[in-house]
Amino acid sequence: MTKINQSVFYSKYISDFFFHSCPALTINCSRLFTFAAAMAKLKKIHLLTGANLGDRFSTLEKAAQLLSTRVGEILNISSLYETEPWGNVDQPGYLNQALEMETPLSPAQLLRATQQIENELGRTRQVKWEARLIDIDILFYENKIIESPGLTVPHPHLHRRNFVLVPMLEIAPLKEHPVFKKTIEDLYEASEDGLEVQICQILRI
Ligand code: A4P
Ligand code: MG
Repeated sequence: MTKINQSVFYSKYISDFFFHSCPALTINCSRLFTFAAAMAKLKKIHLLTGANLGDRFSTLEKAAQLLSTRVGEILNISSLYETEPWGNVDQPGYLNQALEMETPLSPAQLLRATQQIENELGRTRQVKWEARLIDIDILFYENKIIESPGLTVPHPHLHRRNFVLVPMLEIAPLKEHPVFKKTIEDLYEASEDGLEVQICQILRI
């Protein structure tokens, strides 16, 4: 018997032995293991959705639905906020919402999933910070710091934007920014952004 055949034989022998001598234990252990493995793979993320064209309420609602089926469970979702445009001010006001979720997706898979949802909801891209039907930004991916050509996490401007900080303040005030080592509460207190952010609809899951 070769070494490989030998080890296959022994592992089969050992698992058969356990299965026949204590089947319930084996099944329970293997279920427990599968469950633990699945749990261990879930990552906590924070996203911000925004829209300033079209039926903004309906688009953000559809975005949350699609995120929950394609990305993972929504643990917490903020109210909707009516926010003044940041950056390019000559455009309609935005509706913004923050989400805390759990996902098995890697950062690259998550970006692909959010961009796919943006495309399906009619997003086009021409000019930076232009008016848009939908935008989904990845604010945080656990406490990871990611600097890759297509993805920067934490989102590079989040600490300077009330339209991000105020919805986040509602669902994750103590979340710590892994670069600045400051909580959302601290970042909001230090924020110099004077743009208005108004709660417009209480929405909780
Ligand atoms: N990208 C890199 N990092 C990320 C990340 N953490 N999350 C890349 C999402 N995308 C990320 O984004 C451009 C590229 O950024 C993507 O290809 C992705 O690979 P985009 O959505 O195509 O274009 P954009 O949104 O115009 O650019 P950008 O720089 O993402 O703008 P922001 O930061 O999203 O700002 N005012 C209010 N009140 N509310 C808003 O929601 N949004 C913006 C857009 C400006 N002003 C706003 C709001
Ligand atoms: Mg964006």
